[in-house]
Amino acid sequence: MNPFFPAVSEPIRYGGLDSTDPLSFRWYDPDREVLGRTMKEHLRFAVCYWHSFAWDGSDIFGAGTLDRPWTTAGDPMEGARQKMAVAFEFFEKLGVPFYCFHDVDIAPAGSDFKQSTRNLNEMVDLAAEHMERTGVGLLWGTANLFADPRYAAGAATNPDPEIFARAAAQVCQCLDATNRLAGENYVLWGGREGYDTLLNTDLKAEGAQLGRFLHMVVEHKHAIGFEGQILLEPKPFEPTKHQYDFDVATVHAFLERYDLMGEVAVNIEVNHATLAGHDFAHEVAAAFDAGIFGSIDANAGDDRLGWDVDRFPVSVEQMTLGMYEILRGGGFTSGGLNFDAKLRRQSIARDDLFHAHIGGMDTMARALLAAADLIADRTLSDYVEGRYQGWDHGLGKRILDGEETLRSLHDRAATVDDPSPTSGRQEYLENVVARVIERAS
Ligand code: XLS
Ligand code: NI
Ligand code: NI
Repeated sequence: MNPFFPAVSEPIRYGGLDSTDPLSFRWYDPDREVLGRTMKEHLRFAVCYWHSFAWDGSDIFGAGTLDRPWTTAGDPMEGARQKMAVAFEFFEKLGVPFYCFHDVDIAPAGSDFKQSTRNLNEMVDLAAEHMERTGVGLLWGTANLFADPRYAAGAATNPDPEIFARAAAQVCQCLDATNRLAGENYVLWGGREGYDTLLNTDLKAEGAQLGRFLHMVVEHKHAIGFEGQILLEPKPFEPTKHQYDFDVATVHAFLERYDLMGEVAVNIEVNHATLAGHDFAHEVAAAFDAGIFGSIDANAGDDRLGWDVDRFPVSVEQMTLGMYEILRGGGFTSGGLNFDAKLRRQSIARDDLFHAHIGGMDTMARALLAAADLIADRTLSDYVEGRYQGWDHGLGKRILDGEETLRSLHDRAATVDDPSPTSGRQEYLENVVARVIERAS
């Protein structure tokens, strides 16, 4: 097959800040060591199949704008093979270690379950060959349980057990496929797991169904010996008004309630954090705090648009604060940075996909360098440590150890001076971050 991206004949290379070649990395230098790991090992970049190769640029107002010939190929399996060849050409030329897919991104759904199974198995065989040839690995697989009309009222949380059963069959198959391709994780984003109105919804029943569904996923993972992590991807709304996996804290409570802690972690998407009214860094910190940090969908929202716009990440500051929390938490184990991001609809030149990913990778690499410098600088950590040191000894320690009561503190208050507050130093600390970002290189 002729190359789909003839304008990019060589793999993208690190060119440094002085490089004038727009098809080179200015910050991402895969072999460069940062805090004892190479950039490649820290960042674990993945390209997503759905936005980059399955989506044709259509939106609710209009048809596709992007040049994706396989979406209109006569035979869907022929189209899927062509799409896969182009995807691997892209992964290889970009130089990413991983990719991610939904079952239906790589294999067209058939007219019935049996046909879909045959299609998926055939495409998984082909993916295995491409992966072997290129050395590109699978960061995660996932089943699309939201596009088909049968899932309009949910998959695991559907009122109809037959639809639950069909979703379970699909996940079984997709988890097997992910296992076969040695995926590092398996993701469940609760696409339609939520509701629009209580007038037709039994909240309690749907929660219990989702709990059971996830246990079935975990049981199957162990039955087949899948070694990756099972990850839930929180999102507050869209497509439903009330998505059950609202944010990291909600997922944490759900995992505790249904006894899934230790078995399921989270895949945090930056834009979903924004939609939930949180900072990206908050979601990362909350996940490490709960012991459920898994992986990241690296993308960006828009300050004035309240939906999942899935832009490529551009804000070094936002990403630095997120990467700082990731490094503080110990970095990725099986997770990585998946670009769940898409081109703008007008970006119709073939090489736009390269520029988008190069920009995203450079933003994240720069954020990694700045976050590592923030750790080395210690101003933030020393400040926070000092701020809480009262809890290590004396009064603070006695409170935490249960040696004080409301009554004892009441009696004590009458014998000591009223405490006076100290500064939270926010602006000073923001200046420290700005200075470190400015200098990081
Ligand atoms: C949608 C989600 C989706 C998941 C994978 O908003 O981000 O793309 O990452 O199903
Ligand atoms: Ni996502
Ligand atoms: Ni999303």
